[in-house]
Amino acid sequence: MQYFQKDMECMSRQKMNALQLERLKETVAYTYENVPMYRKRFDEIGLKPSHIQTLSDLQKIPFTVKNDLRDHYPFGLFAVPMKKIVRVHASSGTTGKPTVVGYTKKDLDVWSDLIARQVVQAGGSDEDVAQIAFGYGLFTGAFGLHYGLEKLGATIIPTSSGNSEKQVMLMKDFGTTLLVATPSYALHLSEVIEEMGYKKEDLKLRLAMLGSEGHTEEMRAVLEEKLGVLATENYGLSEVMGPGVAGECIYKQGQHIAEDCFIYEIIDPETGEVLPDGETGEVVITTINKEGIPVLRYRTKDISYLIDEPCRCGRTNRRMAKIQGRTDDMLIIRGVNVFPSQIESVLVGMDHIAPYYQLIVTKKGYTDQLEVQVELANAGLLESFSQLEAVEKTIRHKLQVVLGLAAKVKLMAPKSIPRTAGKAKRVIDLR
Ligand code: DLL
Repeated sequence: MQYFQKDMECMSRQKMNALQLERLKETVAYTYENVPMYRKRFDEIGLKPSHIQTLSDLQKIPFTVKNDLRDHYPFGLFAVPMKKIVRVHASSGTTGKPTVVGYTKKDLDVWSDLIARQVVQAGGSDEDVAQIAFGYGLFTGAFGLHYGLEKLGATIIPTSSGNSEKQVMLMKDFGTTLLVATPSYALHLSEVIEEMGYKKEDLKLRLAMLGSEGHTEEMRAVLEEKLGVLATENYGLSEVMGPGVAGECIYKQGQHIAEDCFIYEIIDPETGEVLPDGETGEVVITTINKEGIPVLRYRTKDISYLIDEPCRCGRTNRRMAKIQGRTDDMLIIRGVNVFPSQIESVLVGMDHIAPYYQLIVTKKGYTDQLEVQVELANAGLLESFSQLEAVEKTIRHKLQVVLGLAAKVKLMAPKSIPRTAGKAKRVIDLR
């Protein structure tokens, strides 16, 4: 097994706790000194940095939320003068002002180390030819992966996202071995590869590092099969750094958290109470190794649980299970909670169905309606009414079992659902 920074990846629990505590105390004092919002919040409740003496004292600190970054737009939560900020990124949110984050030289150095760890744990190395099909720009995905892969010594092809036929041409001509993309874009690329008449054997792809949005195990199986790769899941968010926060190793049993840089808590999203390892709730992250914009107890809105068991790869850091969804993209349909990922797990891999879908939510009178639009794999089926009806019925039945809810199913012609180069927009809520 290869490691990039074995000391940090395989540290004993006791040492890691000590390191986390030391860095937490430093971060809290530093944040209190340098960011007026935190100082004000601490002062309001009579909390002093010196009150943080154990890891569980973290719970005394108030939460930080996305709106705090918006309210201090653009640079109000930076802890250093702009002269020390060497790069700025912003969230990929589409509404309102973006949330802006800044990195010092040291932050960029730490960031690329964390990415290099993720590449190595996924089985990547300096021998890889890595095509980065995340959008370069304010989004943290492309630049984050770029500098980590560069630090490792891989060959980078910075194609950015979009222009899919050219992506595939370069993938073939340059011998890409490692694809970096969102799962939905990787899926679309697999389709373009087929459309251009190539088979996976014509390409040298062996590894896909996917992230920035979730995908189910069913979707992973489709991607691994279509692209002929091992696909790992990678998690992060711009407010705490970008990619690099957590990622899977080759055993794909949850995402190893870079615990020397981030303290994770799982809370009950309703009450804010901290939950024990293994219980599902909202992920809250505190950065303990950042200069530009440290964040204390940032509420991510992402829902998951922590796994604290040894991993076959030898890494000792705790892992985060697959994100189930976000507290703000959970649909409530006629009083039933539905995550889009539950629907994906039903649809993907079914006979006659292609892995492209969209959920349309409307209201008829006072009643919520869920329509699941899903593409047929083969247009030929459109001519057989009885077969269409059978497929529709099977999907309706499976959805009813998994969701406990009746949904309308609309079978769509192949390639009729829009493809995206970044994060897919799968829910259209018209209520
Ligand atoms: O998406 C950072 C990133 C880039 C991570 C590339 C991994 C790879 P944002 O644009 O700020 O940052 O979006 C962060 O995306 O709160 C999650 O809701 C979602 N997300 C990111 N990774 C995953 C994942 C980047 N592996 C938001 N599974 C997060 C599920 C994910 N959701």
